[in-house]
Amino acid sequence: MERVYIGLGSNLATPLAQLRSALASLAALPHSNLIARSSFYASDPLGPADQPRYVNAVAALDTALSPLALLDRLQTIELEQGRTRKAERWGPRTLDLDILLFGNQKVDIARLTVPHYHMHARAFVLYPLAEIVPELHLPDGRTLSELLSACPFEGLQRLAEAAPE
Ligand code: ROI
Repeated sequence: MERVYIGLGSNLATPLAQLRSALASLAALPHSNLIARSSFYASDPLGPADQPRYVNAVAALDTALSPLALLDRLQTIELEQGRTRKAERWGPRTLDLDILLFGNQKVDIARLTVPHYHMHARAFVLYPLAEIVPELHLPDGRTLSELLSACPFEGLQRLAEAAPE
């Protein structure tokens, strides 16, 4: 089993509902256990500004799947939730599921780069991640605290939740 962290994001078709549905699908993955999830956070889009605000969260999953088997599963969930690939880079999406970290493994192949390229400077990844694993060390030895101190919370909005699950 490896401890994997997955970033979830959506800015179309009721983002909160998309994230809840995705979490249910993650909980149902074979050879895997969903360990924790962060709160939901709203933020302005990074990239093209002419798109709706995003809702983001991070989940912790223990899995015996390989990185590529997990990637296939995540892409299937994205497609089941209506994801279409558009020409526009960094455009709006119903659901984005990114493998942020896969234990201490480094993966660098055409389909998959882990740790995730952009996670080190994105508030909507780092703050939710810190909620579920504040003492995290990255494979390169940096601590999550170090990354957070260089990444202002600015623009993130933690969403209150109606009721605990
Ligand atoms: N911006 C925010 N705030 N949240 C995201 O999940 C997100 N995902 C993306 C781009 C388009 C880069 N911008 C984002 O892929």
